[in-house]
Amino acid sequence: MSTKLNVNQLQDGLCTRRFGRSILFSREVDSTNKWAKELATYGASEGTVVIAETQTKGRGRLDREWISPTGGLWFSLILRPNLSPTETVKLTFVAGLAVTKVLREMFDLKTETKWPNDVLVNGRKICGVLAEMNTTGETVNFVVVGVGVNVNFDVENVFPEQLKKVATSLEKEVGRKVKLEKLFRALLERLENLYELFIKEGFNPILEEWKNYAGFLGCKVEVTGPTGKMSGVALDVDYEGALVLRLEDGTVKRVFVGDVSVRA
Ligand code: BT5
Repeated sequence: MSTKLNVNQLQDGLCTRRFGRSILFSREVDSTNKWAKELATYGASEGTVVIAETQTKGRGRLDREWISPTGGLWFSLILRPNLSPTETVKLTFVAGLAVTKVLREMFDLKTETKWPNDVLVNGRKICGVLAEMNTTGETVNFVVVGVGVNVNFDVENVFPEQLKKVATSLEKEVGRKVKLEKLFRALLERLENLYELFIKEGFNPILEEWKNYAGFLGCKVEVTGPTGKMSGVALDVDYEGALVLRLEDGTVKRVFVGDVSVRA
């Protein structure tokens, strides 16, 4: 099976109302999020998707590098929700949940959600989400939700040493190559579904389901945040999307930004 994206098949049988009705494709781009933000500032409508076969400067949170070889699914979705910035932050969970569910349904994988923006298989990262918003005061002008899924490549061949132990791909977990276009359509459909649920019913139904898949809850974790490292037990993720941590001295802390690693 070709690892190249077949652009003509991206919309074949796509069952969405708005998501992916307009798709822009490039073989190679610096970052689909950057591209989508530019388009959004020029007025691109809600549901517009940009997708690339490879990214030369794919980005994670805090401007970290996101490695994006051919064979992965690297796309960004433009949204214009009528929400406050605090509510908009929760779109990261909507996207993470969509990927978790689709990979479970299509490939029978035991995917897990990890706070705040990861999807794991067998404890290794298979997907990352980067939601970025543009605001004027309390008004959200647009949001770009970037989704990166490691699909048709062998992490052993393409990733640097330090990532081989912590990342995985669908090819590795399923043992074969999968149709990128089919996965893309399933993701868009689920994203639209869950986005509409979020807009209609709020964060609670999303969060409850997201927590069902959160393997780190109840575990001893180390959280690296802007002010350093903290250790404790991950008790919960609350209504604002904050990680609730019981520190070793017994105090309970809410964490809004950071990276979690589960300790053995
Ligand atoms: C993320 O950041 O996980 C968000 C990744 C979002 C990527 C998508 S691809 C389409 C769109 N366009 C973009 O430019 N970005 C979005 P964060 O939680 O900060 O994780 C970043 C860390 O994950 C890096 O520092 C590496 O340790 C690791 N990493 C880098 N590339 C990876 C990969 N392909 N798979 C798994 N882990 C990776």
